[in-house]
Amino acid sequence: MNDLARWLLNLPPQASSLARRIDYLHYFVIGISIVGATVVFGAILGFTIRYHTSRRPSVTPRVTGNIRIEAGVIVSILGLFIGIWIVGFHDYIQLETPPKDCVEVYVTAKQWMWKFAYATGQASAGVLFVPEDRPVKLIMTSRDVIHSFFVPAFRVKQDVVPGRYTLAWFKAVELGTFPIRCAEYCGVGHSRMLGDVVVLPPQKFEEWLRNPEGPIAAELPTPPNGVRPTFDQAQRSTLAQEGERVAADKGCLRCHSLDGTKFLAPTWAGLWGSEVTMQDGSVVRAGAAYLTQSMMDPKAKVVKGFTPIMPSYRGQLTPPEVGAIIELIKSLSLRSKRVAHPNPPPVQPGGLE
Ligand code: HEC
Ligand SMILES: [Cu+2]
Repeated sequence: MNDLARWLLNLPPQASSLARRIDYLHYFVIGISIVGATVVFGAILGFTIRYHTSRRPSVTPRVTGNIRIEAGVIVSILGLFIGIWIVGFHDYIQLETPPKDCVEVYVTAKQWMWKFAYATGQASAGVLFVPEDRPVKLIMTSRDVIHSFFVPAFRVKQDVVPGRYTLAWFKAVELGTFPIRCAEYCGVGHSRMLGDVVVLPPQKFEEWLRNPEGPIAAELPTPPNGVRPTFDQAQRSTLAQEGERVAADKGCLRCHSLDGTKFLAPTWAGLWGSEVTMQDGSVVRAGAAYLTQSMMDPKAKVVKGFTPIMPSYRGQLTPPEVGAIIELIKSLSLRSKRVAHPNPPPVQPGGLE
């Protein structure tokens, strides 16, 4: 049934854990539309024949309503919509909530290519390497215009927006190479903004992480989009180390400390996942969204007890640098406790948005 419907609709393989559910929803909506259309057109045809003037040339009798039938129809249509909504809401929540133990990949889109950076320091462009049967979370942003990350075989599609981070996740359940497309028209090179996802067995993926430019990348069969991975020679440290370098270069460490000491600004130790009280008394959980906003628009939320002297870094930090600083702050909460927070809430890897 699944295979027949997939063939009829000409759908790509179902290579992620959620692909089937999304296809079932697709079949269900198409099925209901077919049934609904058949009923309506059948009724039109039936009434046309049954009440044609050649059959009943007399005057049409006065028609009165039937409250039972009408109420029945209204209640069942309403029930159908509520039912679809409940199933859809359940699936939507699943689609939007990455599991806890994800492999995290920072994705940067630009005209006209995809770049991927791993928390452990590996980076590649054009080709995204992922392990089979492990959830992968993508933290995505754009350097220029709006793009959209689309892997048809995974049924994953998410807009990638400049100045903002968006999330997507998937768990690949089939080995192989699957095309990545940009699904948002982004300029004259849009149709050439291609990439591939390469799903490797877990031990091969570990091997790839140890040596990104090694035999595994070199021996890739010709991928569907014909894209070859390219590698950034410069980056040989973890993202958190990269973040420490950026923080030193950009002068963040003149005001912020990494070890719990309070300078002109709150320390970053233990910040990740903690609840920060603002000047106006509101409390914010320090996740990626808050940290990014603190860098781009520091005056939007001023931490209680500090003077808002921090300059905005909008346009001064590239998206990968922001990602690296966030990784640095994340790594600090695992090592040390924040002085002002005796009981920082437990940090779940990948759990905070
Ligand atoms: C001139 C001193 C100064 C510099 C330089 C500076 N900051 Fe800040 N920063 C502050 C102060 C003061 C605050 C707290 C008041 C506020 O929220 O604006 C703060 C708050 C923050 C927060 C929120 C912290 C919390 O505890 O909630 C983050 C994140 C942050 N800064 C990141 C950075 C990054 C990244 C850089 C470097 C690219 C940087 N800052 C450079 C002074 C500075
Ligand atoms: Cu694009």
